[in-house]
Amino acid sequence: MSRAFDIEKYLGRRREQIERALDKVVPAGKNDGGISAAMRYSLIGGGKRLRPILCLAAAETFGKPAAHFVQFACGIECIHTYSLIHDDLPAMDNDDMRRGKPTLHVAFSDAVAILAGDGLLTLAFELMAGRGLKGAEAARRLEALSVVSRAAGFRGMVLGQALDIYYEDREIAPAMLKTLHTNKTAALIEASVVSGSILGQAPSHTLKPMKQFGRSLGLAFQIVDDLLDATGDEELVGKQLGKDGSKATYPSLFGVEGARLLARRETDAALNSLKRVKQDTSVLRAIAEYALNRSY
Ligand code: GRG
Repeated sequence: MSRAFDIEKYLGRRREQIERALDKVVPAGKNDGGISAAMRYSLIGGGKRLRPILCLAAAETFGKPAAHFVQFACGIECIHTYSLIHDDLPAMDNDDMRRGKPTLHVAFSDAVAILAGDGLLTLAFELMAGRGLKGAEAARRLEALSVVSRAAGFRGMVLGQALDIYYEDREIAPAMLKTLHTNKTAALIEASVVSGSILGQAPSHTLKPMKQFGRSLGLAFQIVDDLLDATGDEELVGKQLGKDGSKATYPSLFGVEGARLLARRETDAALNSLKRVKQDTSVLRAIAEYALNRSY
């Protein structure tokens, strides 16, 4: 990888590749009660696509072509999109804007948004288990699928969301805030990196550092998300900011400067983990720096 590597260009290319694939996984349907339109409304044309990009970049790190795993990576993006749809519902965070447009329940209805989330979550497993997947034999595919399933469920993202709700009006210690963020956000990011590594036939001794890379990157990503909520530009972020007011966040516990320092520290921890991987990790490093310095 040359020193002139342009991360923005790389991310743009990968986003387009994922966007094209997502467009096909939920085709516009007819006489379906509007479910495909609702799923497409949230899934297509927005979002940074960080999780699928990490999955593909991890597979590429171990020399396997990203194109073989786009379908699997789309599955991860479907899980992420479902979580945003359900998180935005009135019974959860009650958000009106997401990815620069009205949230799904505002544009359609609560019932349709719940169903569209369910549709995307189940579609994710169909895609990740899918027969169309090239370059990974069934055992690897199953292992990667199991890593993502665990991270998305009650020992990962759903647990994080439950803790988030539980601590909304309770005091939270810094260690519990870290547990909450690790599960709510870092678990799926970590699983994106680990599943991509597994699909890319990473040597087994590299899986631990890749996992640590994903976890630290995921935690840094959530701290930056908190910082953007406190100090970001609403138009760039594409949703209403300052809504975390009643929640425990890194800036509310450590101050804005303290949270910035912690995000830098977690990013450095992520980069340090990669020192134990002999393959060329420059793309993953560049993604970690991008995630830290992003403005949306
Ligand atoms: C099970 C009913 C039920 C609901 C599930 C699991 C869950 C609700 C919500 C997950 C928690 C969640 C939404 C975490 C937020 C993580 C986060 C930082 C989201 C923003 O991710 P970005 O910035 O978004 O990658 P884009 O729009 O770029 O894809």
